[in-house]
Amino acid sequence: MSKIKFTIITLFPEALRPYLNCSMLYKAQDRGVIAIDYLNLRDFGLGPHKSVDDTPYGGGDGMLLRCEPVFAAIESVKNASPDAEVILPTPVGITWNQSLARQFAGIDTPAQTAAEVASLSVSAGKAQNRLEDHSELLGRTKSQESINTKVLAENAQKQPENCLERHFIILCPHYEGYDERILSIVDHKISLGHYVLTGGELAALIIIDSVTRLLPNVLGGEHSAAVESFSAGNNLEYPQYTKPFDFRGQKVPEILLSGNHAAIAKWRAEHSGHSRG
Ligand code: 6GU
Repeated sequence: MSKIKFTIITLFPEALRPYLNCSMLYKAQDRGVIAIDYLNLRDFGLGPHKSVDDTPYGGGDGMLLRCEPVFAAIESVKNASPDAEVILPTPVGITWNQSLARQFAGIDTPAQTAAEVASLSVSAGKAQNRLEDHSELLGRTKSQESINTKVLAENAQKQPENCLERHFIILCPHYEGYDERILSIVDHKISLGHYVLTGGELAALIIIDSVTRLLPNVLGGEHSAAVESFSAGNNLEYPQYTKPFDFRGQKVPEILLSGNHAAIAKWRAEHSGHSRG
């Protein structure tokens, strides 16, 4: 059984626990499919005030996450788990998607992963144009984004064929940014999309949720990861209905009551993904 451990390094563990201790993510932990550890970055802070940030060299607004607390926190995890991979949620990372979730869940074969990374590298080139405005907003350069793509590609090749146990350290940055040297211990820079959040906690939740639901013994029956792999993770869903048949005049399409499975499959294919909302 595959098992993934997530260590979340954050200043706000109390913001994460309530969500992760509910529903499917609770069950996944209860069943031993995933394990989640919380590490409070404040515990690694400097001086009597346990400071974790400071002003930028060269001037400018805001405070940056310092290297020392971040390295100390990550090294404390890596001492016991040297192969743990560090994820940094950041608006200038690679945009998270279902293919990456499958890769992190250890579902795709290395060949599939390599193909995905190759196509990512191509699309990353295109995406860079789109990211440009955003990066400038954040004062970062194009070359930094291609480094991120390269790190992902290299790391994908390093991954073992059969991932029985993987360990991800998710470092949640806060405040206005981080010292660039922190990137030297980061394996994956992940963004949720083209907008800026106050911290990495929401990304940590999204990454953990989307990876965990792909693992065996988390969801049941028809929603298993095996079924998803059939649809290559792109099963943008078709419209679905349950009882009642007629809700305030809105009726369920008759074909779904026909019992004609071929016709239903065709209808669902025709109504999948792009034709919605
Ligand atoms: Cl992962 N972090 C932050 N702070 N902002 C974001 C993001 C991540 N993804 C999009 N915007």
